[in-house]
Amino acid sequence: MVKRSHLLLFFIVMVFVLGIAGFVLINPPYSPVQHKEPVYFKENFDAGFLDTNVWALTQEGDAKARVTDVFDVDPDEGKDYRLRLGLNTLGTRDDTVKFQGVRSIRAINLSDGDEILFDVDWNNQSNGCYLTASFYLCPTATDRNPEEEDEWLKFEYIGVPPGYNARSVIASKADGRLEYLYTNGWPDQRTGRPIGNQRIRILIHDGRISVLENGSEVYKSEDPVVEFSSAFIYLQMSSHSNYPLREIYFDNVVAEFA
Ligand SMILES: [Ca+2]
Ligand SMILES: [Ca+2]
Repeated sequence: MVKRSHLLLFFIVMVFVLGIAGFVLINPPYSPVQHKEPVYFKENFDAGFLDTNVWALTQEGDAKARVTDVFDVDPDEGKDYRLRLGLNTLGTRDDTVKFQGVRSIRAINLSDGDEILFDVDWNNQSNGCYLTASFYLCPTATDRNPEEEDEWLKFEYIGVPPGYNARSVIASKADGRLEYLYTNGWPDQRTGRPIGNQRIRILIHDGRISVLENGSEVYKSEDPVVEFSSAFIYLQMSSHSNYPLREIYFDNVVAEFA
């Protein structure tokens, strides 16, 4: 009698398990092709470490020290994890610029109208001369500086002398041809402006873009400037030679359907 009830229980459990398995096979819980997710790339680094399934390291040029990690910028008990990029270029070659960054392992789809958001923190540089903090969308994958690739769109901050201020640049490259779309008044205006933790939003539709900085539109293209339909995300900093360690932060990288 005891054995028979065990057998019955076994059959009930098996019918239940097979039933669930069959349901999952017929109705897969995640089917991105059929149902577009409103957000399809999101990285807030709140895991507290750099996920190497999501990001690959990029670098170019020589450096005395390099930093690529996820760092808690909140000095108190609270957690505020961000991607930290750093370069110390003391004593390095004068004839090269040094690059340090990450690239998304997978490309994101840009075909249907997209909105890309990210935060970039200039980190109160006391001497940000010729430091850059750059965001690239680039259809090709490289482990070096994506600027050398033939196609891309970038948003960048560049430190201006004497080093407290920065200016922004929006540029694109198509078939190897570089075009500056927006230079923040450069070269007529060379003083730049103070920046802090900046929220950048790039809207792409039919290849045309509009770019917002902390909620205000700074650039809108008349014509298509993004000819590619998918792109890797690159987050990068660069430094010329003979600067002590300088660090910048990125956070809240989001791509969603506009
Ligand atoms: Ca974060
Ligand atoms: Ca903390």
